[in-house]
Amino acid sequence: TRNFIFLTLIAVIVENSSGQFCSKDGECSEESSLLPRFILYDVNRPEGFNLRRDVYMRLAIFIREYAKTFHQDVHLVLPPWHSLYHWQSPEEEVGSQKLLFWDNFFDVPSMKAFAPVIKMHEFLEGAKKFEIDQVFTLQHYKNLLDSKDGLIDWKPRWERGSCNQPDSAWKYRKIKDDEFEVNMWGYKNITAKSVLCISFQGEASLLADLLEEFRPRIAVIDHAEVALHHNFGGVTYWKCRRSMRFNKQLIKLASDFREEYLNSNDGGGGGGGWRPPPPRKAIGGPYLAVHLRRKDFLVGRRDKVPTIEEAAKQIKKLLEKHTLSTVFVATDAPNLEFIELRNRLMDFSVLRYKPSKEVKLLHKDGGIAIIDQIICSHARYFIGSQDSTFSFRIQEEREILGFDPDSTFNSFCVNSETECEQPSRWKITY
Ligand code: GFB
Repeated sequence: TRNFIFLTLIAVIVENSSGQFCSKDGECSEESSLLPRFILYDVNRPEGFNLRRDVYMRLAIFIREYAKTFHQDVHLVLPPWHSLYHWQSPEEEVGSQKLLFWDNFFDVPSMKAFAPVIKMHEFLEGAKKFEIDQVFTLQHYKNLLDSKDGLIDWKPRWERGSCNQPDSAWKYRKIKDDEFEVNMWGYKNITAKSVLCISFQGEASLLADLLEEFRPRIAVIDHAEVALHHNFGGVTYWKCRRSMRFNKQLIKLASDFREEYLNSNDGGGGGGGWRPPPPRKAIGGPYLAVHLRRKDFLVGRRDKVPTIEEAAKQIKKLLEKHTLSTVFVATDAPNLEFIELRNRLMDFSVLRYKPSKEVKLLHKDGGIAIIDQIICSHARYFIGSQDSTFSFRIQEEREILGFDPDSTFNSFCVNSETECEQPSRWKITY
């Protein structure tokens, strides 16, 4: 259905086209420079939801500054979420997980209060035609090492280069000199006038240079993850992060679960708007929350993921230390592993969020994962998985809610008897 709606919109847009854009070498007619500009982006295909959230922030912070500095009527277009690698539930259970829009997961008006972002379908309605002027495919420099002294050369820089991103071959197909078929976000009918591979090293703010040099009206930044955060962890970072409030239905489902099974509500901290800084006095509901990342982490990060037995030992220690009798488990583990964990913690109440059929169909894997994250965010104490961006986002949420950092920045160790590296404490700033 979404594809059908999209195709219909494209048809309308093409009909209205006037084709007034800037040229590749930066020549703009007066009329076109007054037109609104749109920046779309994409991220390396295998990346998960929570890394993608971080890439969004890099671009949202950039676009906000770029719009101010260059007095541009410029908009960041929110790309649809499309068949992510980790969304593995069968279609009969969750329906299609293709082309999902941001308001499935977030409160987009709140994000708009931070930066000039628009949803893809708003863009399609507003644009004159869906032909991209310029795709910039970012890639890392081949030679990061300075040849003279073997040091990493980290000065901000970018330049046109030969393409080395392996996915370029299927993403862009040259039809004519100034026409490429673009295979992005699951859409079929996108073309681009030009595709450039850009070796890029630096923060997202450096993208201003690139955009000012070429001045495309509709641009795509592909592999946007190559651009780094500008001022990571600073006031603006947190302002942006706070604006990324979740979809209200997901918050309600998480609240209902907390109320019904965990004796937890916002009296213990949480809720409220994203603008005023809450004092650090959230105490959280009377439960321990854990995020136990399994699946691909068992392969890629074997040295950092505890066995179920080792995880159970650490959970037991924490429950006893904090005189709690309930643990909420957020995990991507298959049910058998969860049952093993529960069996090893027989003296305690071990809960996991189990969505109804309707909730699954409506909110899909992405929404269920957010419900898990919200429930973890409101716990008295949280322990996550090393290196997991899913856990990092929970830690940020708890900073926003005003928890004591000691109750937040904790990770499982591979072995319950030895200490291991704990997460950096990226504390909120206002
Ligand atoms: O979000 P994500 O990037 O976190 O990817 P990581 C993991 C995905 O797995 C989530 C599912 O977005 C969910 O769809 N998932 C993981 C979970 N844990 C849970 C859970 O507790 N509950 C539910 N419902 N779903 C990243 C990779 O994983 O690791 C990146 O995606 C990169 O590409 C990075 O490799 C190091 O950070 O855990």
